[in-house]
Amino acid sequence: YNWITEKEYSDIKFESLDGIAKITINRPKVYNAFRPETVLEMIEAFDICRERQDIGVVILTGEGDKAFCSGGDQNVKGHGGYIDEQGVPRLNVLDLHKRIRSLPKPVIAMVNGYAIGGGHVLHVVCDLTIASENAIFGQAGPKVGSFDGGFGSSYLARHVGQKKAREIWFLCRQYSAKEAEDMGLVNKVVPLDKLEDETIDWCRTILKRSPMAIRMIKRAMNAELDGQTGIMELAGDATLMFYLMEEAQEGRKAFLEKRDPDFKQFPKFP
Ligand code: 1HA
Repeated sequence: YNWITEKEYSDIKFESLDGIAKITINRPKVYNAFRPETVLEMIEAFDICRERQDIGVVILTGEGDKAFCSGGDQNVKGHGGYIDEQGVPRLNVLDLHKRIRSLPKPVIAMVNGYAIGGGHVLHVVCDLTIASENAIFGQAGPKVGSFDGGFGSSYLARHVGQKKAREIWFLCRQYSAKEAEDMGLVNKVVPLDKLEDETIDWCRTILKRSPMAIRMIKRAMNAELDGQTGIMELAGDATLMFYLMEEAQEGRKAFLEKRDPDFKQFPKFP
């Protein structure tokens, strides 16, 4: 595939191809573990994907054939979080989770190897997961002195059920791609050399669908779980659609023309 580089970064690759964006964690020496800078770069790339009207779907993956992401970089883990270049401890991957969730476009995790710890949570928060046969899934927190009680546990339990989610966290075992598929954690498993083909095929199908319908479905499915924030985001899209209607435009027109609005002309549906 002739991916076009969108922007150069130190820790990630950010590319696109015909409406598909691809964000690749590019730290293969540490199995694509993230440090605060990696997360900042991903946040910026996701923000660009949100703004870009020509992008309809985003792939998140890891460089190489060993790992999707092995979680927080243990080399920079200090007191209070992962230490950034200014010496500030951060857990900024949680901000990335919120970005992925509220992006009004589907995000597909293309899991090409280990998805462990905070790397596992990254695929959990994505809308869909396509994995290669060599992919390995699991949490590591309670083994290495951490835990993610946010989307990494409650949303994981929505995918696999409470018993399985507790097993995954309490025991910190590793699961094969097949086991992950059987528990509903993964949408599809394919051989590694077919992983990108399969993912692009899914992206191209999504790009044929109505972007507004997909946006509303993602928002509605989030809203059930995300409380007032979820309702706010769904309602924001309802407002967006209302603004596209003549009824909303009549209010604005009347204000600017300094007359009473004529809302009587609009139907009151059953
Ligand atoms: O829990 C959180 C958070 C919670 C709340 C809010 C924010 C959070 C943010 C992050 C996290 C976490 O991610 S905690 C969990 C952190 N991750 C881990 O504990 C996984 C560590 N890695 C492993 O268990 C294994 O490396 C592995 C199962 C993924 C692969 O094992 P394998 O095949 O035996 O390879 P290994 O030799 O261990 O790793 C290959 C290279 O990658 C090693 O480097 P080398 O000795 O060749 O120089 C290894 O050190 C490096 N590497 C792997 N994972 C990490 C890593 N280096 C730094 N950080 C890593 N996470």
